[in-house]
Amino acid sequence: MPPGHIEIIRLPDTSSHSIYNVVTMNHFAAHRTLACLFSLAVLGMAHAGRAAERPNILFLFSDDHAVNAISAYGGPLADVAPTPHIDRLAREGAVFLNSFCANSICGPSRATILTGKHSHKNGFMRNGNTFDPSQWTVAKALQAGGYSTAVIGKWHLRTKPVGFDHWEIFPGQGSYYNPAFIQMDGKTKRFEGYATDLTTDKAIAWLDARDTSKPFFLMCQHKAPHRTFSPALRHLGAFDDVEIPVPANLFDDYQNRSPTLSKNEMEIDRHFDWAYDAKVRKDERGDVQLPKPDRYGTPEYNRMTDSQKQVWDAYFGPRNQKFLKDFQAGKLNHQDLVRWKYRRYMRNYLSTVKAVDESVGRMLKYLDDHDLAKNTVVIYSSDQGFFLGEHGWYDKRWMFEESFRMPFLIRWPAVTKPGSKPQELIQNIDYAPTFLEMAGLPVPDEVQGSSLLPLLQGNADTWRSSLYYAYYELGEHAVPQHFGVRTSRHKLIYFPRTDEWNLFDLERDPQEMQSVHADPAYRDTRAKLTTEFARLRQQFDAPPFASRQRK
Ligand code: SGN
Ligand code: CA
Repeated sequence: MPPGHIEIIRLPDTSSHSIYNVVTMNHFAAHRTLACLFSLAVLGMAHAGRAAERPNILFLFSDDHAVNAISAYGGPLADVAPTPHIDRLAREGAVFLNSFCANSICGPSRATILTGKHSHKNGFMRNGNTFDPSQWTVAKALQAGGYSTAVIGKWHLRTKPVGFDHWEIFPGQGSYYNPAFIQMDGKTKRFEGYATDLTTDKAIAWLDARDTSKPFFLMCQHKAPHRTFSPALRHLGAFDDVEIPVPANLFDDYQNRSPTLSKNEMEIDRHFDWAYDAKVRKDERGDVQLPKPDRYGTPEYNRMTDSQKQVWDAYFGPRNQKFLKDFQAGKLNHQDLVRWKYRRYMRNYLSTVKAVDESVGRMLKYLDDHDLAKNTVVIYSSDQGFFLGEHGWYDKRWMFEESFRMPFLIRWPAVTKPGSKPQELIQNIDYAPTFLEMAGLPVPDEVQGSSLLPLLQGNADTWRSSLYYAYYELGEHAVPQHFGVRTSRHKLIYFPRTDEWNLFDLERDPQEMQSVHADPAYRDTRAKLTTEFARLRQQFDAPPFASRQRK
């Protein structure tokens, strides 16, 4: 095959997949020893019957799924979020209401999950960094500890996965339509279909083919609902008749906080691209001139087969023509135009969520049908949050609530009380130690997070009262480096490059519209948070603030 040529192949029948795993004596021996140790540990955990079996861990993960777009979180979009299967995890398990990331961007979040460490310790501080595969990871530990391990879908860490018996990952960000997957032999193959469905098919194929003598750890990691918010063709129009609430701060003026905010490049108004994001292609516009921005093309549309394009055009074509006619007739003022783009954005975003939720449904059904539900811990999470029009934004990065929050729902039958809603502050540094403790494996000292098991069992005597945050990039979307601390009520954010501080009282100002950093009424709170910020930086061994911003 010539270089660069991609062969499109259809996914084989899942039942015909080969066995990927080789059981080594070492793994087997380690498994036996650890299973013994673990059975002693779990006896005290009110497990009955098959208590000695270590649980499987099914990690269902998506990209940029905001908690506001999950019904179980009860946010402003709870009535329209298409998440019945994710909500099932909340009903049958726990939904962590105060779950956060350490650095609100893709690669860093994934590196933190694998290592249980903040970005400055695992070395992956910005997208575009290269993950050091020689370092300790939870996947390596679970694999060495007797688990069958696999990762399917978005990886985004540049170096190939280590610690996994099987992997099949998107190159970089991956694509929605007819996506390519990198195979373990290094070759890239393109598959016909929709990324979310294909990722699920491949995860199920691996489950079918896995070594059933071991417990499994499977990371099923979707591209959706990441930009460019491209739905499965069967879901086009799914939200046409739904009234999507508009956030109160869609037209934020960025006053009363750092001047840095107004320099952002992630506004639905000023930066949402007409063809790329809003799906109004140039060749559809006739002589209608749309205002800026209009910089990008339509790479996802270009990937489709002719018959797929027909379905797309049948949906978007007439709607775009109506919009262009109204625009040309001057029927939309500036704010109407922003609201039109917001609705277009949200309909597409929620449609991509619908396919992710269907995937969760398929995975849960697989567990039910194969008698695996009881002894499988199922987690649903996403690499960070996302702005759904709040502050006028799409994208993430800021330490503001919508992008700082990370979904975390978990079902572990016989351990976690159904319908529980833990309030404690948790972070993605906690996932690795949690998985290790579930597997009865020791947590290395270098791990910075804490196991969530006491919270899952409902018997945490003490828990952290603050979280540390660090964001290092300054590139796409123009969000500069910033650092901060959050407690249950307050948040302090520091921008070192411009030496700007913000303090938010989240109880009085949940939308973070006004910094009270200079307000004398908050002098004591400010002093306490400033001290706590320094304490956390010391605890996590954070490097000094760089005087110059790196890209
Ligand atoms: C891409 C997107 C950005 C997004 C980053 C990071 N642009 O660069 O909008 O902020 O990814 O996202 S796109 O034109 O490629 O869609 S992340 O989830 O990978 O961190
Ligand atoms: Ca992401």
